Amino acid sequence: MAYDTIRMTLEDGLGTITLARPDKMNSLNSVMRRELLEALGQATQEARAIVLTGEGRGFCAGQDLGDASDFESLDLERTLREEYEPLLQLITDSPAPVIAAVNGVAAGAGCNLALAADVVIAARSATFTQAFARIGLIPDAGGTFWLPRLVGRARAMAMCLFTDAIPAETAAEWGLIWQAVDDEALPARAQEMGRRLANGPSVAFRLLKEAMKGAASNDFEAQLALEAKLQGEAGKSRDFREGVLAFIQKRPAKFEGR
Ligand code: T3D
Repeated sequence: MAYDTIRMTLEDGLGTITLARPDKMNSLNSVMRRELLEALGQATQEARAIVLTGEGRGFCAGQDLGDASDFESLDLERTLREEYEPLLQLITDSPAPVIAAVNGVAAGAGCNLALAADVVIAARSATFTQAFARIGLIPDAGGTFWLPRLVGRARAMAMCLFTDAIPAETAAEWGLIWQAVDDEALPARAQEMGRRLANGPSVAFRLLKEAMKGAASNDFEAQLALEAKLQGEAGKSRDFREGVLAFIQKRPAKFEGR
């Protein structure tokens, strides 16, 4: 499928989606949101792991502010509900793990798009900015959900109130992201991690995501019950059998993802 604002490849179970409006720092206009929704929809069905990254010196600068200046017709609630929410839900509900490989500036909704991924790695020169207050908005696209959970209220509030650009290494120290890597190493590292997940026990990965999602609202008792139910399902997968047999036979496991 040919797209105007993104690129997608699907190879050996790994889907790679690249935001590709580098002259506008990959900011999200309505075409990009539509194309991203279509590509992510396909990747979540067909891939066993997904890498989301950006072209050029930015990952994503959030909402295309050129599109947001027709104040009379602007309906932010509608845009968020109809165009952003489905995208974010696709990422969080994707059975395949999603890696955000943040190659540069991640600002506003672009920052929160990255935070919706299961694993975030970033180039050392990348930054994470809750830019919203600069233009008189509150964080959206899941920011108020992820930030306090990832870095605690103190850091979350200061990020949102002061809108400072947080360098990738600080973001990793805070637990906002998984790792900061050398700029030139990022693309290869993201592909290597993606391939590793694409060759992993995909049923278990899907169930792991479900368990982590449950943990956001469950009490301990409910979470234990959820773990038991999901582990019951994992224990019926071919990948579990293969994992155990491979261990006993002292060989690497060859997971089929079922
Ligand atoms: O509307 C709704 O539906 C509500 C949803 C809102 C969600 C949000 O995301 S609100 C937050 C929106 N994003 C921002 O406020 C960030 C705006 N951008 C910046 O602050 C800076 O551009 C950056 C910090 C991202 C990068 O700075 P710098 O100095 O490295 O680059 P630059 O020169 O500012 O940007 C390069 C080009 O990208 C430039 O275009 P030009 O002048 O060369 O033609 C710039 O205008 C363009 N660009 C960057 N960000 C955006 C953008 N164009 C449109 N929208 C952007 N968000």
